[in-house]
Amino acid sequence: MQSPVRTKPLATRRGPQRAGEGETMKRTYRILGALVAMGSAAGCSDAPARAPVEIAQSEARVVGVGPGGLPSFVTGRITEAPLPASWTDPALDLAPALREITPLFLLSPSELRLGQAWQDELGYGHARFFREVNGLPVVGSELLVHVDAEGTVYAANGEGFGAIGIEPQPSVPETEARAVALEGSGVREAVASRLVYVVPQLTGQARLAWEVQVEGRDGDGQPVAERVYVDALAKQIVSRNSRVYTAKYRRVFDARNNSLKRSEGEGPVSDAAVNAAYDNTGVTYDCYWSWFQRDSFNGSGARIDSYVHDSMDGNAYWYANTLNFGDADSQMASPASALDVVAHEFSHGVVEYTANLAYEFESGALNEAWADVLGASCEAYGDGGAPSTDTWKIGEDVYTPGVSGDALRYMNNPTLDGISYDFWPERYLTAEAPSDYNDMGGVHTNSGIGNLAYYLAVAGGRHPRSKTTVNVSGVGINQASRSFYRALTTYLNSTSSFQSARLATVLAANDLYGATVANNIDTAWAAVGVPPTWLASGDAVSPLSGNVRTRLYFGVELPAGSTGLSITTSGGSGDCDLYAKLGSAPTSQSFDFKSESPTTAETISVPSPASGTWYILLQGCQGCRDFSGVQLSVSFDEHHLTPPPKPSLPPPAPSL
Ligand SMILES: [Ca+2]
Ligand SMILES: [Ca+2]
Ligand SMILES: [Ca+2]
Ligand SMILES: [Zn+2]
Repeated sequence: MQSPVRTKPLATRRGPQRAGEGETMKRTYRILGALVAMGSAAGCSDAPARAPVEIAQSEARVVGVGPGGLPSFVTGRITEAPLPASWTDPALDLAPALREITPLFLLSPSELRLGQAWQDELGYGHARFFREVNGLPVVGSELLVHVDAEGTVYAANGEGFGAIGIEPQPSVPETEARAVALEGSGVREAVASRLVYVVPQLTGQARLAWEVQVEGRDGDGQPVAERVYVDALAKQIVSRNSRVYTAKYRRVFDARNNSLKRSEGEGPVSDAAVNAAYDNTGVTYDCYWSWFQRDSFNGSGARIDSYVHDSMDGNAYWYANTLNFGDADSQMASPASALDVVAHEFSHGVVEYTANLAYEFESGALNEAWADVLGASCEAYGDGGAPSTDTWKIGEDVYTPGVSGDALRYMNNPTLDGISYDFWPERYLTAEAPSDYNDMGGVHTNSGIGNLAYYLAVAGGRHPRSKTTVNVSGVGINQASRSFYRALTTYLNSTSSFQSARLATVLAANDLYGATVANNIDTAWAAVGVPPTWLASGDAVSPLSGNVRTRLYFGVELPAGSTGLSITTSGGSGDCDLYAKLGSAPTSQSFDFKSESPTTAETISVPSPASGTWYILLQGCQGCRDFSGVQLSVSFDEHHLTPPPKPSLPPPAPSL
């Protein structure tokens, strides 16, 4: 890859105009009250949505909690800000609002630097802030602020917060950290390094680390480009974040050099792979512009460079702002000739420029799922806009040319490929650090869970292997694709989990289309077993599973006068423990009540509970066995003698 094949310079906008686009959108509720009241139970028959309320008129409340036990999602009428249409200097415009928002996340406004600010098609304004402590960036820590067209700050979310008590004084020299990083990644060259704080998903505990950027090819000839984080006090790798997103790992053959073959507007050339990449990146660009009003992968018209005849035959990957395609091999025709493969790799670029989902564990699986979701959507766009059976197959046009009807992956029935998962309770789990040996924590296999949720959101129906009895009402590809796209660009962040993806897509759908569509998309996630966040009395969530890393948070609202709060886990196997706290998220160290038996049978009983928001933590026992098949149940007796209290903002959770 010495000189680029520049296939599509796109410096200016083109495609259909946006006029009138918003007129067809219905907004029944500005923000989804159903988020906090829906509580449909994963794995159970479809629970009816409870009456949604005008949450923008309600008080702010925490609706999501991150892995570190701190609030990760707050919705409601948080505060006011200047109308997004009037923003001229968003960092300045949002400064007063930020002073109100940051205490909810145990942050100080002085720690935040504005990354991006933008306005969407509804006239809402959004801003993404990055965090700095002691002058060092905190990797994986960002805050998103959302302002509706009337200037109400209606949501804020992010992860990787909490106090950082480590002085910025490394005891491991930079040169030693570089050596550790190179040894860990198997390449020769470290191109850059700097001192940062990082909050690894593995532990949720902030570390002082050297961030070492390594690039090259490893011993097998695979392209490597990643950021390796070496603990600056303990000289060990604490986190890795690959910047190479591959469709599938395959063999590597001889490399060859490329030269510029075809530029925008030029006619076809004699090389079929060049023409295929040119045509399919063109359709993908048009899809993003037409359906999502997005101008190229970076949202501002970046040139789309494709490299064909890459040495990874039978494969394709996104790398450093380029699309890369190998040639045909024994199993696969030329990957550049498949629109869904091209759109998948392009979509990795979109993910990188938006939520930037870290390529490990659940966030990595969401990265792969969103590449398939948006890639498949663009294939449907290219086929005239309506989904067909081929929409739900990935790579069917190039996979095994001698066999008809098969594909690399099956979004509507993910386990057909023999490796993917289709049910969150059965997802791939590992307590090990992410590596090539465990597919960075299952990013290419757990993605099937998100793929199936999307298929069901579009087409409706039930789980293909009857893992649940939930019957989804499909909303069609137009509303589903835009909801998933908006979730990616507006609400997801780099460490989002499947549980937060459920929340993000529901919030996005409600912004665009109102509560009915949002509820249907919520149900699609229930069908694949991704747990809800909010529970009501009588709700049971099952089956839940996890390992020592797993921390699942739930919330329940107790009206005044309620008695007999009971929170239990039961059934299944292994060992999980239960914690509950009024008003803020518990941890295993900070709680009002706990139950830590050596099994999955845990009970928390509070005969006379205080009213308000109770937060529940269900977590894997440290150093114990994994757990699976567990049911979480919540109940209390509600008395209607007194009017329900005005909900109030919970106090912030304890620091890490
Ligand atoms: Ca396809
Ligand atoms: Ca085939
Ligand atoms: Ca236990
Ligand atoms: Zn991929």
